[in-house]
Amino acid sequence: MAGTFGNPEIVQEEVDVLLIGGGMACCGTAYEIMRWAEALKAETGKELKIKLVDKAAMDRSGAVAQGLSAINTYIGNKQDPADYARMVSNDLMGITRDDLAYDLGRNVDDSVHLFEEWGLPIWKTDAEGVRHDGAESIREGLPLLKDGGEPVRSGKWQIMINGESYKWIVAEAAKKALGLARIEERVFIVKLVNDKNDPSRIAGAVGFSTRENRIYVYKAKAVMLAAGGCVNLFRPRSVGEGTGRAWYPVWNAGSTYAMAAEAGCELTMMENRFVPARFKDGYGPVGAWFLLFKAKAINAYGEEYMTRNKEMLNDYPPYGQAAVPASCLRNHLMLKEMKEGRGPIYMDTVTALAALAETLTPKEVKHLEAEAWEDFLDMCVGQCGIWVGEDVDPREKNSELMPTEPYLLGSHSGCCGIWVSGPTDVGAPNKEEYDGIPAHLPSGWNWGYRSMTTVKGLFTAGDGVGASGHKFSSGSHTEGRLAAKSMVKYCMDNADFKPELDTSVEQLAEEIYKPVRTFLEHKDYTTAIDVNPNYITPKMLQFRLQKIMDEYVAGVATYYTTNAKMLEVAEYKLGLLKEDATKMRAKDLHELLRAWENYHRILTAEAHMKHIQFRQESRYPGFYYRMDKNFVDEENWHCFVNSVYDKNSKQWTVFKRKHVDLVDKSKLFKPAAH
Ligand code: SFD
Ligand code: AMP
Repeated sequence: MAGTFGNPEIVQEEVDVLLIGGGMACCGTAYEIMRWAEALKAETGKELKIKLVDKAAMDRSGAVAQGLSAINTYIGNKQDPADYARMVSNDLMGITRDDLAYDLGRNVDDSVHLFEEWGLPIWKTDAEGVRHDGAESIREGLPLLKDGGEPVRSGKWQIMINGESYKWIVAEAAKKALGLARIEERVFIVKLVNDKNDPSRIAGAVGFSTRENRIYVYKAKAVMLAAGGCVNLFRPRSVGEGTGRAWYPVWNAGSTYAMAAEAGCELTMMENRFVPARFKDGYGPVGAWFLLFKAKAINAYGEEYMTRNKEMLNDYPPYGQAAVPASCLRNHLMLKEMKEGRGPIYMDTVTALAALAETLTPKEVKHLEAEAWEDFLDMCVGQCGIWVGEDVDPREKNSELMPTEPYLLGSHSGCCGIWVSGPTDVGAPNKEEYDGIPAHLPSGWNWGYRSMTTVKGLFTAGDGVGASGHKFSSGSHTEGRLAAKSMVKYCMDNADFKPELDTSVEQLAEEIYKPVRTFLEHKDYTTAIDVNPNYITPKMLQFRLQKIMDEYVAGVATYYTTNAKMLEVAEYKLGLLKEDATKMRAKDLHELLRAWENYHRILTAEAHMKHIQFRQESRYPGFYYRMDKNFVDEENWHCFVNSVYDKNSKQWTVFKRKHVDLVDKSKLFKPAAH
């Protein structure tokens, strides 16, 4: 029996492995971990206790909730993992971990093969070079990818799928592997708990049910934290009538970064963000239009800004000379048009479809049109609403593009996240490489267990792993699987470890339900429930956070610009906000969820601000500009920026960590134009 709103039931459970999240990464861990756990049981008779908790329902939770129309990372047989690591590095302006990208690259195709085996329809090209969508490929009996089937490539790395049910398919396999008894849905994890006897070790996590008055306290030897990226920390472009629309999912609330920081993990590249160029207002994806339909983006006068402004790329050697300029640089060229008054920017769908019609049969054109709609229907149905509502026929009317508000993530075209141990067999730099650099870590990029953070027993994957990026759905699943194997090893190696929480269960429960207590204590002070001097609603607090981030930390209000002075103001205001966050109210369980999500957002936002403040350059022009340091400084800042948070003093320590290339990058670049 669950308790009451004022007096929740407390459920305690001790497990070996706790998985937090049920998205692409955790589904990968769930699937893979059972294979190793079963092998362990067969060999030793020891059965690992495993539990997965997701704040939502796994079938539709996480970023793939609505589906996707492409898998953006599939290596195939025409390129290799080193090419992939090169591409990741280039798109993220040279500062990524080659060991992580390479390792992902050599394993990712296996996850895609599994998706196909589990029923995901994947487009294929037949022997005559004719393209078939997923359903047709199955009907025609075209070979599976693992048997040499040729995918339809939208780009060099991307393959097309019929992915409306992508998450259902991946979640079903995870649930089948784990068994429903090992899964608890609708449990929001609020914080991780360190070990009483060793603060640098994880001992468990606490959270609450979003449906019943119940608090969950877990003890665990090993924890996977894969709760996605961070959305809605900046004021979104969609306000008022459009409130609630965003590109990445609003339910990715920074839980991964905030909880990791509070547990003492070293974070990396938190200054990085992703500002995707998207179809305006609906946030519809552009990849298929650019890559598959070969459309060009133009300014209001029909000029292609990538051509018109190409000289601007020379300001950023060597990255500007890459065959495919980084995503941020593409934004940089677009923003010039907008700032100088040559907007709106358009995706030239009219010219692209007309050009395709010249070489295709009417039937193929009809099919192509359906594909254009399906691209939105599969992963961003709201964009279809815009097209219908604004009478857009892409053959006759171009659609506006817009750079969105910033998002923090480590799996898409961004690389913020947690610093993790890499693979053991990929050239980890030796100790000498680290001389002279503050050593928070054991030297090198590997400390025994793949994907373990700097807190013992705490692992991460997907959006959680920093300094990599471009993993997307398939790569996140793969990273989850890679971690699973080392989590089992960690449990075997630490068989005698008995986790003890560093805080009492009563205290943890009190902390979690504090917003409820605040509400119950003060609700009768006023007649209007939302107006009360003793508390702040989660919604208002979120508005305050978004305003600070938007106006001072390079949001859309300032065309993504900031400077040291503005960051100082942000720092002060975020400090006040953090204090006020302790006064958030929760009038029901839904608000309790919102309150804690916002708390996670604030810490994530603070990390972002601190890192931008520390990095004395503008590494990602087009994503953000430090106007007082508006250049890329390869000599002094070609390095990782990492940080550690002290939950007691509430202070951040930010520092440099040396970057090393493990894969030769020279073939990415052509000589500078002048
Ligand atoms: O068009 C808690 N992504 C794309 N990937 C592709 O492969 N192809 C595409 O086409 C992609 N595109 C795209 C993508 C995402 C979105 C939203 C759109 C378009 C509109 C990216 C992938 O989706 C992404 O890389 C992965 O999903 C990342 O995986 P992961 O596991 O790191 O995050 P998740 O899937 O969001 O899952 C998070 C889970 O955590 C839960 N959770 N549980 C308990 N307690 C808490 N405190 C929690 N906080 C969160 C969530 O419920 C969820 O289960 S395109 O742009 O290129
Ligand atoms: P998007 O729809 O923008 O998320 O893009 C999907 C995929 O296509 C990602 O792998 C992007 O990096 C890639 N992509 C999008 N636009 C371009 C472009 N103009 N040039 C090269 N790659 C792109």
